[in-house]
Amino acid sequence: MAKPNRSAFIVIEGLDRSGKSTQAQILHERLTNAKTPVELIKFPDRTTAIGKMIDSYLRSESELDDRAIHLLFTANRWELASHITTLLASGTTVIADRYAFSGIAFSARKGLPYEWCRGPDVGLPAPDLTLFLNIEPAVARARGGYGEERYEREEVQRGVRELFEKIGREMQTEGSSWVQVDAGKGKDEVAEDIWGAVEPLIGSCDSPIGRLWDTPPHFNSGA
Ligand code: DGP
Repeated sequence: MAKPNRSAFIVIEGLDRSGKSTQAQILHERLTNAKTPVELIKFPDRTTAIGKMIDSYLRSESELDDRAIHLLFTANRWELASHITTLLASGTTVIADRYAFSGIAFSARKGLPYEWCRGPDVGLPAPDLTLFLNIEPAVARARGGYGEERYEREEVQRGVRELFEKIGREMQTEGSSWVQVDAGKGKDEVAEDIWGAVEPLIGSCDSPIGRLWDTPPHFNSGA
């Protein structure tokens, strides 16, 4: 069997209040307890200069053009891209709490063209596994309610969910590993479902790190 030459990149996606951050933490602890080097990265990373602009926008303390904020979210992922590949190459498993799929779902929900939304994220490190924590927006809202942030409204989350489902179908068609998890279940059950999908990946990634949606360009050869 080929020797694993890198570790796994795992993305957790979902609606607001789907339990995503809790599950990312649980997974992080579980891997740490299993003596697997692991780093949890949260997007948006609100600590960087770009992240601070995003944070201000999400709190409605500033207004930005829809395309401008979209590109900031993407830039926030790109500023960590080489860190992610370095970690993976050095044998540290990476868990990302949100990634490019949130970028498309939340921006396309505003009416920006789907393909335009995807463009700036093409070429980011590709996850080996994306776990989509699926939940009814009404159930998510009932979980202690939404906070004060910009997108935390049920009708927004409904549209975002449809877009996540579209992205998931496309990812599966492309052969990417996109796993839908029923996030309406109890916390421990969800954690078990996640572990069931993650465990086989640990220590078994022997292909080079992929690039998201990076297909060779189609040149018109004129033939
Ligand atoms: P969180 O910190 O996970 O609660 O995310 C903050 C909010 O930002 C949440 O409502 C989802 C949204 N969001 C996350 N990533 C992106 C992105 O790339 N683009 C847009 N437009 N929104 C995003």
